[in-house]
Amino acid sequence: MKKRLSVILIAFLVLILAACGGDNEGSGEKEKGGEGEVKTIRAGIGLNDAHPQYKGLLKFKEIVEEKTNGQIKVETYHSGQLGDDRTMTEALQIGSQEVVIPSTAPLANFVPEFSIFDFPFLFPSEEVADKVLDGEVGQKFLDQLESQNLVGLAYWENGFRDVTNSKRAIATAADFKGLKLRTMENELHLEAFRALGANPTPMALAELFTAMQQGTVDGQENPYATIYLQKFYEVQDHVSNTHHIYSPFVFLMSKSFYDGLTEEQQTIVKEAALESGKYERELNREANNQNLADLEEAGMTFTEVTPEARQEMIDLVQPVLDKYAEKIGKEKVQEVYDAIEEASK
Ligand code: TK8
Repeated sequence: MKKRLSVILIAFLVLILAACGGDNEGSGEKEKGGEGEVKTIRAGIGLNDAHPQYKGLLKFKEIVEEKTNGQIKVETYHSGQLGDDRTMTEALQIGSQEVVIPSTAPLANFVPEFSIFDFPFLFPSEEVADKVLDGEVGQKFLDQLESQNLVGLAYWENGFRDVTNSKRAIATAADFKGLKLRTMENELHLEAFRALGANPTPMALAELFTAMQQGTVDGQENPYATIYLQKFYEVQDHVSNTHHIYSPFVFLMSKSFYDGLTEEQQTIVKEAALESGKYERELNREANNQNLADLEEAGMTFTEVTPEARQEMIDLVQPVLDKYAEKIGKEKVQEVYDAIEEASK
């Protein structure tokens, strides 16, 4: 009996050791690098999982994991779980996160030239924006990100931004007077809304719903899809088609992570960011075309801004644009205007 017990014990011990040795060996090998290494991308966004931006990110995950046969794994985080656009971009710079897809507005805090893409009333349509951003000019701006330890892989779409608030209908510039408006963390946005007569406050997206609920701010501005899918209609009464800024997203990767990829893997993540970006834009346009009706259905009052009223807004913010054109460099700004003119033909 005793002998049998010791045999079973020894067999059991061997099993345990084998299991430990095998895994470690495997994972050790993976951990230590070489072909077998599995690399993990932690990808975070600010919007929730109902938004086309998250659907696009899941598409990116699908393509990358498939094309690398699982050699690159993508973990996806939505609703600001990893932080906001600015703090996540900083995380990429120090290598504690691998992917974020911020709006260009907060990105201008890292590369000021990106403010050009947030010039109010710059892009006449999504199609023209696509041509300029996916073209030579757009690439030139992405190239500037490397100096900030960031790699820009593609432009995705946030969309044309429209103003909402809980105080009054906004039909003309005069209606902005004294309105406490939340903006993204971007100096140009703040100055443009001040020029319209509003009282703007920069704030991270994650704080916005509560700030509107508690009346810390009266309103905000985002594309219809974001207003609807983030449920802002629960704390806002009025929406106007100001369409005052076309907001691109930029698909960013940490430079240290990107440089650590093989050439083949770099091609795969680049192409995946482009392909899933096209998919995201399609979904986003469908959502933005549908969600205004959903906002009215949910009880919001829609106010049409006439071309004359919009022109008045354009004139009021022009001095701010002139100031930023000086700051960023008139040549760079002119290059973007020329590309827009060309793309509008
Ligand atoms: C999401 C933001 C958001 C933007 C904002 O991370 O903050 O209002 O429109 O989409 O980038």
